[in-house]
Amino acid sequence: MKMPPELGRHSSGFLLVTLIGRPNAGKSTLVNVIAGWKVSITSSRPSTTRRSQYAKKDLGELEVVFVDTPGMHQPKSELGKKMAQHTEDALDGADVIMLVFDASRPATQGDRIVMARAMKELAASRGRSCALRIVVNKIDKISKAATVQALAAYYNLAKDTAKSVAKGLDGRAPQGTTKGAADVVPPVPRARSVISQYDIEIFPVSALKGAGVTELMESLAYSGSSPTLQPAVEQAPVSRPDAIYSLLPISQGWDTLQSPVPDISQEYYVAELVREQVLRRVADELPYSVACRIAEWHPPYIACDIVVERKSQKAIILGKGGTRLRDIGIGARNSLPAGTYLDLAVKVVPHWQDTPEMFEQMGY
Ligand SMILES: Nc1nc2c(ncn2[C@@H]2O[C@H](COP(=O)(O)OP(=O)(O)OP(=O)(O)O)[C@@H](O)[C@H]2O)c(=O)[nH]1
Ligand SMILES: [Mg+2]
Repeated sequence: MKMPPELGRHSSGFLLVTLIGRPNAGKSTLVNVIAGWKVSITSSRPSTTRRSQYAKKDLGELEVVFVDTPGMHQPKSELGKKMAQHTEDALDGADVIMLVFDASRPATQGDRIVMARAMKELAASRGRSCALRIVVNKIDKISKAATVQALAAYYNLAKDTAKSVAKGLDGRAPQGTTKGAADVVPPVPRARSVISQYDIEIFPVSALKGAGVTELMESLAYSGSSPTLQPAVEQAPVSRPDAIYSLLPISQGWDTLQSPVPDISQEYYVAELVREQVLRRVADELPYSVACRIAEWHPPYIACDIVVERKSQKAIILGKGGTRLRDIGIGARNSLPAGTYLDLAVKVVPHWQDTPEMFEQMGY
């Protein structure tokens, strides 16, 4: 995975933790609570996160970089394909995959696909020892008994998936002796015992309330010190500007902020804050069609375009007499330094989601 240089491996006690899961499972909420600041915007709309976002956290001696990723879904646009690519890139080289499920609703086929993707990564990583942490999230929405049931269900799903992935990888049934693929793919452990061969743990969590997060972090610290998870030692020490960490949240005032880092520029972050306010105020399919981009950047003066795909959508964003747009502006300004002048405009750009030059310019 291409990581911003600021976040490279700096010591032997370094872990790259990639969060994956279905849209809306609570990945971004979890990363934010772990980091202690708003790394990614969140919303009740699926597919809120559109690119990978990084957060660094020291856990004792261990340096951990958490990567929030777009939710895994069947892409319906070029943007959707790019989002899926971001997630795939973030899986590449992960020391720990943190698989987030929404326990407040039954597991779906989509959840099974995500589990299979994680297991394949685990199986393929033999030798570099990738660990899996399964997060059964949103337990504040369900009873204790339902939480226990969900933990058992996801553990069984992990076990069954591990078996079928092992079978698929070595091309033979768990106890079979079929020749062929086994010659080209390194042998995997016997499928029955596959799950016990891996470093897998499962945690009940409420990212929203912060419950279970400490235990989850403790399990990472343990992985980092375990000999099977010793990451590569960086040969040359890399200087570490702390820009990304002090950059956000934007609270101290524009003049005290550091220069943008390549990963999350201030511009992108502010555009995201505006998009978050839009997502809070519109319903149905509209969130997929909304993007935000900075049109002028002279803090404290900032002009931001809210981009939609159709004229009818523009009318929705504006609201009656422009009231919705005004509320979006008020909401976004609340997260920005006092004195920020945020100039919002709504622009119609048909098919931006299927125009890579366009959405790549927006930072997705
Ligand atoms: N009740 C409850 N709600 C949660 C919890 N975690 C997240 N949510 C809510 O679930 C919704 C989705 O959360 P996000 O963090 O944006 O989910 P995500 O997995 O990042 O979603 P995408 O970016 O779309 O893939 C938001 O409305 C969150 O407030 C939780 O532990 N409990
Ligand atoms: Mg997200």
